[in-house]
Amino acid sequence: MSYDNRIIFAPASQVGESGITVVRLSGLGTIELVSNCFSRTYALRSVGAADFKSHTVHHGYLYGGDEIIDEAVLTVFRGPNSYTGEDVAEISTHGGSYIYRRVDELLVKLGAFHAEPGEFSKRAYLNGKMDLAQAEAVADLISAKTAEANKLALAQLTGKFSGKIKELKDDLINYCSLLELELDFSEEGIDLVEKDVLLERVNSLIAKFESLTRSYESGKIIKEGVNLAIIGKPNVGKSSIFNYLLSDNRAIVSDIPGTTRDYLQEPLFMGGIRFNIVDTAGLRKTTDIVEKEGVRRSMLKIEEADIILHVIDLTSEISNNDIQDLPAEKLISVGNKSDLAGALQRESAQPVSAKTGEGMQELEQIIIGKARGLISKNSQSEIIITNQRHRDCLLKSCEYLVNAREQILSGGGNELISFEIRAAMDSLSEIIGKTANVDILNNIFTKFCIGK
Ligand SMILES: Nc1nc2c(ncn2[C@@H]2O[C@H](COP(=O)(O)OP(=O)(O)OP(=O)(O)O)[C@@H](O)[C@H]2O)c(=O)[nH]1
Ligand SMILES: [Mg+2]
Repeated sequence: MSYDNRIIFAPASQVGESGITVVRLSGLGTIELVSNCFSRTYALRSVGAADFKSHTVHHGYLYGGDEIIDEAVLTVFRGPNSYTGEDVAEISTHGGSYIYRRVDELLVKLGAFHAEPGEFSKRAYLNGKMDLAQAEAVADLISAKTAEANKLALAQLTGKFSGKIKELKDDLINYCSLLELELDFSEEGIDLVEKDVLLERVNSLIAKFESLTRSYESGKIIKEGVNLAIIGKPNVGKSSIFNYLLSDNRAIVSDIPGTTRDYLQEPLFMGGIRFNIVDTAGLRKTTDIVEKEGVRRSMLKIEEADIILHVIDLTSEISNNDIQDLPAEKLISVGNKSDLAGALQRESAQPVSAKTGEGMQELEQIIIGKARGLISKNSQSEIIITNQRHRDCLLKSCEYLVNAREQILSGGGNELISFEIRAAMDSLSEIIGKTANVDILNNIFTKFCIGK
């Protein structure tokens, strides 16, 4: 892959009214470039690039043309001991969009280019500073919203996850080498690998891969949040419950059935867990095309939901065909309007009042308990997969191992068994990036934020 080492730059912090804004530069000639616009005193006097030692911080002034732009602090990292492995400089100026605009103009004039999303991390990967799974963890760490998501991203960044993948890969390499070596001694009839032992090993690896793949169900929830859909007939109080849980009058509430037309989705944090809470349109048969579309979208949200709050109105009779075929394991039944005089007891429904708050704390605990159950259900393995790409690679790898098992069981030759094990190894290697191609890399890094 051709390596582009031209100088790139991007803000590494938010641009706008703030204490400081940090702009990061990386690439060949970075230190020479900054030495041409940085003065130690309030004067237009450049500092020699040689004066900047690695890992040093300098106070001074940033200037362009014949004007001082701002007072600044410059940090210098010489490659390969930097984030990207190249020469890197970070210039901290006062925060403010005008100052940043001037800095941007200056750096472009001096020959630097705007960095693409994730370009710094991509260079770090290409320079061997981190593997692909670690680079992906950088993006996860930045977007982590809960303690658990942060913990998983950190374990991935520090190489714990990659270490586990390498361990599994080494296991496969060992068997491949033995199988291939045995081929060289085939004339002598020397058996280096007992087929029973190999079969047992492949079976145990398949079990490990399956457990890792399953852990994605938990990992996805931890990383992206639990999808929590509030559903039910019109007017039962779905939007009122939605607003109550959010502590915000986000949704319109009215006594007219069919008030919520389109679904509304908001992030919600409860018990240290992130939820994506969705208020849906009341489910009923209708000829109104707008409402019909709202119901169709609600149905899609029900399919995506990890937990479904099925709300009924405790003051009205419920018909059993109200909402059918809801998956029981995802369901929480909620009986709303418990404050009203005619409210009936329903054994299976948690009684609440979105109006007075009665029963709402209990409902929150039920939701949190169910979410915790979902998270722990598939997280028995020591490592939890949080990335769909990793899961897909593992699934592919596992398929090859299943093929290898078939070959062993049907008395296939060493070439055939080792072919499948090698393919399994390659799919595993894709996770840490040893065999990743340009498309995979672009797909990963373009999802990063600018400046990382
Ligand atoms: N007394 C009482 N009234 C409630 C309660 N919850 C909601 N309501 C009232 O019930 C009516 C419907 O509430 P919404 O929250 O809009 O109901 P919805 O299920 O979202 O309705 P649609 O969006 O039309 O499907 C409003 O007049 C609310 O004020 C409650 O716990 N007690
Ligand atoms: Mg509503």
